[in-house]
Amino acid sequence: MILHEIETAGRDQMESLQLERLRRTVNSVYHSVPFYRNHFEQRNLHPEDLQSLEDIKMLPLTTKADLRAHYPFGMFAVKREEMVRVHASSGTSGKPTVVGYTRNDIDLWGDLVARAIAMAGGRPGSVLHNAYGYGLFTGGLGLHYGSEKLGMITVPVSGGNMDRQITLIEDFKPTVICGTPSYVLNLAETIEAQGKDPAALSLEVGIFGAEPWSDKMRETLEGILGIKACDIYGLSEVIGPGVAMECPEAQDGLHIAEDHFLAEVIDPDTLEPVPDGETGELVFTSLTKEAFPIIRYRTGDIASIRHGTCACGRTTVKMSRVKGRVDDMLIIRGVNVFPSEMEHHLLGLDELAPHYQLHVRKKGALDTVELHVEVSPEYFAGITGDIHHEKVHELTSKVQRLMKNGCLVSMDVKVRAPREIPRSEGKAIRIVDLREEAVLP
Ligand code: DLL
Repeated sequence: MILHEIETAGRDQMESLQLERLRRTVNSVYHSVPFYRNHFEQRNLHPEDLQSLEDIKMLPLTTKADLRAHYPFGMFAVKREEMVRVHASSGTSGKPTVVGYTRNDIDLWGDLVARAIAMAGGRPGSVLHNAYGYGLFTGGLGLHYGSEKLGMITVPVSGGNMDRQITLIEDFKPTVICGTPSYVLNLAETIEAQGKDPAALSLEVGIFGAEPWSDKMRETLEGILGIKACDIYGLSEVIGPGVAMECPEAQDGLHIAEDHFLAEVIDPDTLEPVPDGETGELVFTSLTKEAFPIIRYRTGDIASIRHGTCACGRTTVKMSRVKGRVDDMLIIRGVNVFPSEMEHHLLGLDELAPHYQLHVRKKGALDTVELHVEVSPEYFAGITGDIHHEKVHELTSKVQRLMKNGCLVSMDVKVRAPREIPRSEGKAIRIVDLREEAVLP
């Protein structure tokens, strides 16, 4: 196991480092980003007011709308000559948010991702197959630079072209695979469909993130590929992947790179902090970034954080798995539910393949949800390829009961044949929003 000194630092040491870096960051944005200066001045705040880490609560929160309002380069804190790269977040609507990096930022990001890959079990000299998309998305290049920094032989495959992916894995014998969990599952199933055993390949570790996934999905991926699957978290606005990483020893949450990012959890409605261990919206402040420092950014991601020493020996604060995004939370007949919670229950049914989608429509003033699930090829063969078989009606009721008992929601369920639910090439689309198309009665 490779432990970095800072990952086992005492609380006092970590917090004094954070405070020093926070003060430097706040001072920098105050003098170089008009948006922050205006925000601070409206509240009569001066960087000198920041005397302790607790004082961060005085600073205003930053939202995605704030970043959009300064599209493309309005939030940058350095001169153009100092910048070497931009990335953009995968905006689902409107303009994306653009983030920038200096050479030092790129270097720091590489170090952080190298630390994350090493935490998961990547080692210099072995091969890393990187199936995250390359481009404006931070997944591809983020993992790429980290892997190179660690000294791994990096295969920049990106997404797409399954046959080539499979050939490269068979021939180059990577020990580490990186990609979204849904895409790597898609890849593993394609290998199986070719009559091969994915678990017999050279892979030992999976570094999966960029979308919510459940513990059941972890079991599925670990089983099918014969690997340890670890969760990696990050977002473009904060730096990209590498903000937090799960260790294989505990696999019960992700170690935040606290020496570079300060994490808070707030109640998304009251905006007040929630106690340690309670769920709320993650908020991050960057402590060392130059081009695009970010203060108290509302991520929209729902998780909790907790202090303590991990089984792996690290003392850094851990965040839970991300349950979902504030905007992905469905309110079905008054009950709040995230797709990842449904996933956890669905993946427990042998009759189903691990693919599902939620179709959201509007009926009058209410949202209604139809859950599309897919039968496994084995089950399909057993009902002699007939999706209208009476067994399918039984299965429909079973899924409905499961949702009712597990997630406390009643919903319509549609059982689909194998491969009828579209497969992901990157981030999986779990929610299909059909509300725009709704015809009002
Ligand atoms: O998805 C960065 C990334 C790339 C992370 C590769 C991990 C691996 P964005 O495209 O800006 O950046 O999307 C960020 O994706 O706010 C979360 O909602 C979601 N997300 C990222 N990692 C996880 C994860 C990248 N491990 C948004 N679990 C974030 C759940 C995740 N959701």
